[in-house]
Amino acid sequence: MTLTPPPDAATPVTVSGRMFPTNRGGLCKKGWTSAELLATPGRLTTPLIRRDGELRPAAWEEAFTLIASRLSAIRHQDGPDAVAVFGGGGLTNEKAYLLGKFARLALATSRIDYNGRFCMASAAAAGKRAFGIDRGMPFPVTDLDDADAILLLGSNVAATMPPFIGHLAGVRAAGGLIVVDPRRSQTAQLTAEGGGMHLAPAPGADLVVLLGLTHIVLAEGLADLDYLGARTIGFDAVRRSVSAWWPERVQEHTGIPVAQLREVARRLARGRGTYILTGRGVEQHVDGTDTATAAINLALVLGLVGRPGSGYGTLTGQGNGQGGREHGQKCDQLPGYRSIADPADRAAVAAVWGVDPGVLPGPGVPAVELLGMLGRPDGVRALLVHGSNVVVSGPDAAAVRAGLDALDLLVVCDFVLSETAELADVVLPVTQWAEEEGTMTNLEGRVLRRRRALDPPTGVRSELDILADLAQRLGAPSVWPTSPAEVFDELARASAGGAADYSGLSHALLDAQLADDVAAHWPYPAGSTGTPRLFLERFGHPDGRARLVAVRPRALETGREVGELTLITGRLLEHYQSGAQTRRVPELVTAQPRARAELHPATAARLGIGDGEPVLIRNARGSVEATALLTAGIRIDTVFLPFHFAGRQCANLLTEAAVDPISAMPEFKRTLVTVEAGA
Ligand SMILES: Nc1nc2c(c(=O)[nH]1)N[C@H]1C(S)=C(S)[C@@H](COP(=O)(O)OP(=O)(O)OC[C@H]3O[C@@H](n4cnc5c(=O)[nH]c(N)nc54)[C@H](O)[C@@H]3O)O[C@H]1N2
Ligand SMILES: Nc1nc2c(c(=O)[nH]1)N[C@H]1C(S)=C(S)[C@@H](COP(=O)(O)OP(=O)(O)OC[C@H]3O[C@@H](n4cnc5c(=O)[nH]c(N)nc54)[C@H](O)[C@@H]3O)O[C@H]1N2
Ligand SMILES: [Mo]
Repeated sequence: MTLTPPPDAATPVTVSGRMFPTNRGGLCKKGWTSAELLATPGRLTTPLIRRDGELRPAAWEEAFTLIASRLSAIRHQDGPDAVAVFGGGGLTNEKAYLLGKFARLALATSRIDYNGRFCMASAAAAGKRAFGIDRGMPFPVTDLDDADAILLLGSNVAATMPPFIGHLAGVRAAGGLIVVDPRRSQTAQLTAEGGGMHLAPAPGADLVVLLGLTHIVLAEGLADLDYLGARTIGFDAVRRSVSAWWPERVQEHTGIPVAQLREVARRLARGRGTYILTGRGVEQHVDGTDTATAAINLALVLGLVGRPGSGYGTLTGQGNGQGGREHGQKCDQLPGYRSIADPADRAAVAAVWGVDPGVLPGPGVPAVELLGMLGRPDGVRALLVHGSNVVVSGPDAAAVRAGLDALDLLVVCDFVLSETAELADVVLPVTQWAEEEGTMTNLEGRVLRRRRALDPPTGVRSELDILADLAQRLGAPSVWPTSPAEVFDELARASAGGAADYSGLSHALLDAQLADDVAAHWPYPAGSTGTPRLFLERFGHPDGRARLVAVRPRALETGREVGELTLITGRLLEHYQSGAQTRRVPELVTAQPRARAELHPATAARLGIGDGEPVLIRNARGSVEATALLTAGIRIDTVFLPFHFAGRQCANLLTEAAVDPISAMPEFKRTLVTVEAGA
């Protein structure tokens, strides 16, 4: 998108879509209104320090001195791991990289993780396990334009990535769009024309659907056996594992009719351009990694991956959902998607940082576990938050709040007073996207330059400055550049030889490529021209082959009490994430002022609830107030809540801090609740 800087301070900034192959000049509603946030009344322009229970304006020097002395004292008393860092997938690559370096070198803590654990972790783990490399889409998104069959599981792109819909025009016209969602989402509605299909299994039943589809592909002789033999290992185990999932049994477990299952399998096999894509609906589960793996297995059995004109991919979430997971904010990771447990990776990064590898801490703990340690005597005593509103977006939000309350020190960097910042001891006001230079990496592994379009308000600082300043006050080794271009150069060097290799890139090169409309897809080692399509010759594992991994369902429908419904949570077009930003934009608040719970009319009638009436949704963890929105587009056993609202309307008061054992992704999409008429 392009920002038009105002001629004078009184004129508002405007935003317009730039012609770009990914979005074709399109922007979603949040994009068009994003400029309003730049001048939001709640914009923070001075540090805040809590005194006598209240956050009060303070000078930067005072805030820095306080943070550095408290961090040193806590570290001295309780050890380096008593200090933790929570990052965000919205940070630029430069910030994410520097945050990881800051945690390891300035704080010497192993405890850093980020909100991508809530977002991309299961797809990332499945991709890494199967292909050896985790890049959301191993092909340019424009490849989808020529598809004639797309199986889209648990993704509501029409609301969450509106510009992407343009790439579905071809497949919709061909009647090949197949959407799997327990709700008739805006995206599922796109299947109405042209003969597309919408499958609405119970929440969490996708794994069984995928096993069933793979079973049919094998039973009907539609598998690509040559491809499986030449390019993969593990097929036999997968063949055995799906043998028990014959279509009638799958119908019994998921409610999807046998004829529909067969039709889907045949369409995918027949397609001349077939893609399988997943979103948070199938990934944010305690078996999300295995579900994504089942989707990958189906794609491999059909011979789709690593061939031009077909493929598997996952749709990235936050602005820098891809780049944010590559350069060291993850607890087990060093820049370039390197492993912090691997001696060679440690040595390579330590050399760039000019330190002995021995000073680098080992792997830390993933986000949900980290949040569970907050305030514990032997756990985390101080937390620094950069780019996440965890008290609204973390699972079991009441427990997260209790943890934050029990800390000795909470420091939040933000540009608005989010619900998490409201709980802080120190809040530092930072620059936001339009006010700084940097890079982001999009869902197709394409590194994009983000340009500064206006001057930040007086009083705010860039996070790069803040981290460098604190690092020096804490006596950290290494150098701490603050210019985004220099930080990028260091990131590029540290990533050289890693899976996500950026070593051939620089801000200057990206600027030149932007002018010539050349795309920079990683891996982009020095001397190369990047990699738009991965896996054409070989996969990322040492033997070059993809792994099929046999998976089985864990979350078969069990233990539902009479009257219980399954709560699924997700997004609305008009709001972004925890709502910290969008709940401050009047136009968006007018469109979606409060949490509405989608209920089937038959369910509502049984419960004595009318459209627009207040409801109370509860379980053992908490209760949420919402307004009923009756729609025949949702299953009768399911209720949907957006997670964009705070306070009594916060959906995460109900979700559980249970995680996927492989990815540590929390369960956001399958929570048992009861619903009753509210006051
Ligand atoms: N407007 C808007 N756009 C956004 C965001 C936002 O907050 N607002 N956030 C961004 C981010 S960070 C992300 S991660 C992406 C997320 O983008 P999506 O993955 O599209 O978002 P969700 O709404 O979380 O979930 C998608 C769909 O999954 C369905 N679903 C729920 N449970 C299940 C299930 O068990 N199985 C299946 N098959 N489907 C299920 C829901 O009904 C929902 O329609 O969006 C990005 N874009
Ligand atoms: N129930 C339920 N919960 C969910 C989900 C769900 O589907 N259901 N989805 C999960 C997913 S996919 C995600 S991604 C998370 C998102 O949820 P959060 O991690 O809370 O993300 P945001 O609401 O975007 O919060 C980002 C905060 O950082 C600030 N910020 C933005 N940019 C910067 C920056 O550059 N620096 C700093 N310091 N601050 C910045 C914003 O103002 C905002 O306050 O929620 C997760 N939680
Ligand atoms: Mo996300």
